[in-house]
Amino acid sequence: MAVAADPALTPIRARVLAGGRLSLADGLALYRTRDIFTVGELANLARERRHGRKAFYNINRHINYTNYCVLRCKFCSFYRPFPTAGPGSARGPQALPISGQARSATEAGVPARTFEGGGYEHSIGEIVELAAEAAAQGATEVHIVGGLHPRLPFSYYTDMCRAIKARCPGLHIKAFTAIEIVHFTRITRPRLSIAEVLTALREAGLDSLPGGGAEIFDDRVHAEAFRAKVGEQHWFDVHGTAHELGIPSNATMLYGHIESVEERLQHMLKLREHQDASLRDRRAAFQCFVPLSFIPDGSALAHLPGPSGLDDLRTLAVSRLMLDNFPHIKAFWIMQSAKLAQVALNWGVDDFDGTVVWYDITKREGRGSNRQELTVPQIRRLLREAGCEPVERDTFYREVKRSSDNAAGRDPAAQSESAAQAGT
Ligand code: V47
Repeated sequence: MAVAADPALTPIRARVLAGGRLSLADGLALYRTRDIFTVGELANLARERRHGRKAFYNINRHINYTNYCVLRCKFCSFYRPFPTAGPGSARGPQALPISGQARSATEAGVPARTFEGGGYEHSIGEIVELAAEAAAQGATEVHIVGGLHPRLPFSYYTDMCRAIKARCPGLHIKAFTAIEIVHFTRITRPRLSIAEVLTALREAGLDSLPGGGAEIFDDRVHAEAFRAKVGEQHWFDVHGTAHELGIPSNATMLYGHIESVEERLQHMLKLREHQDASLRDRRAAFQCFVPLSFIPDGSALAHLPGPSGLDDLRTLAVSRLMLDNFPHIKAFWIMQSAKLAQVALNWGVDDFDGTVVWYDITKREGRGSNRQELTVPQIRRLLREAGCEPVERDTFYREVKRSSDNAAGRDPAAQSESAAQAGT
């Protein structure tokens, strides 16, 4: 039997058409209805009102500097405990690297020092090499995050930013989740405030903050799934302070584990409220919302199924409809898969994220190398096939115009695609 139009959505349709604001009850109706076509249609309408048929992507590189972490979040399969006793604990001469993982695009080197137990850490020199390699291939942004390492000093992070900017002055540094920023306030002596940490990082070259670490803003979920992590108040303090200082940021939501749809919607409403205040009173605001589809493999919640494809689509669409003051909704293809992210471009999503290249935090299909890359031609093809106009953006969503010269420096395949486009 065909899915019937749901009369419960009629007032919601009217509100969306009038540019009105949706309530928690509206959000619940959108989550509960079987009329998924109307949900998608309304989300697409909101998306097209802002962006027409444009779909954004960027040439970026994710760099995860360490997987050592003092936290034990149940959803996370990335972290490794830092050895506290026995050989290796001092990170002295006994701390023998057991392998050098090849991590560069050329597979030529830039190894992380990987230790017994699978923990790794990158030196600043290695990170700069990765950033320089990315810039040489046309990247406009590096996205740098890692675990909360118990021994690395704050100077490691400021020196990292400074060294990247010295080598690649034009590269945008989007780095450190709110959780890492709070960690930095705790490792400095005397302790620095959030504003002082952000100011020091900005002086060193930090340009914006990614949206990670938000998970679900709810005390029950926090207590059950990521108890030791700083809570929502700290997350908002960091983003509020960043916005006051004029540093733009993103916001995420990790969904599809132990939270209810009502808790997801409350999460969105808290972000919407914060964004209202930032747009009204602060010098910067959130640029995009990134719903992250939970990948259970290897985590302490591996017994959970994770979100279905329909849940992914619906959550992206509902996000577009609820977060009327967020300019962009991103489907981070690493988490939702490239196939679903492509479909989502007609369900409220306008941003596909980027080329990524290496990603250590999650991997959708199985083990093996963490090289997870889409080339520019692959991304553009996916976007075009979805009926969109592919637009390369920088981190501030400004269109990147490339001459054929700098396209050539970035990717031979992209060059041939540009040539093909020129002929159409
Ligand atoms: O903070 C951890 C999440 C985040 C899992 O700002 C997991 O543009 C799914 O924040 N399954 C890091 N998610 C990634 C992130 C991000 C990614 C892309 C773009 C942007 C942006 C931000 O990944 C963590 C955590 O919330 N995460 N484990 C997992 N098993």
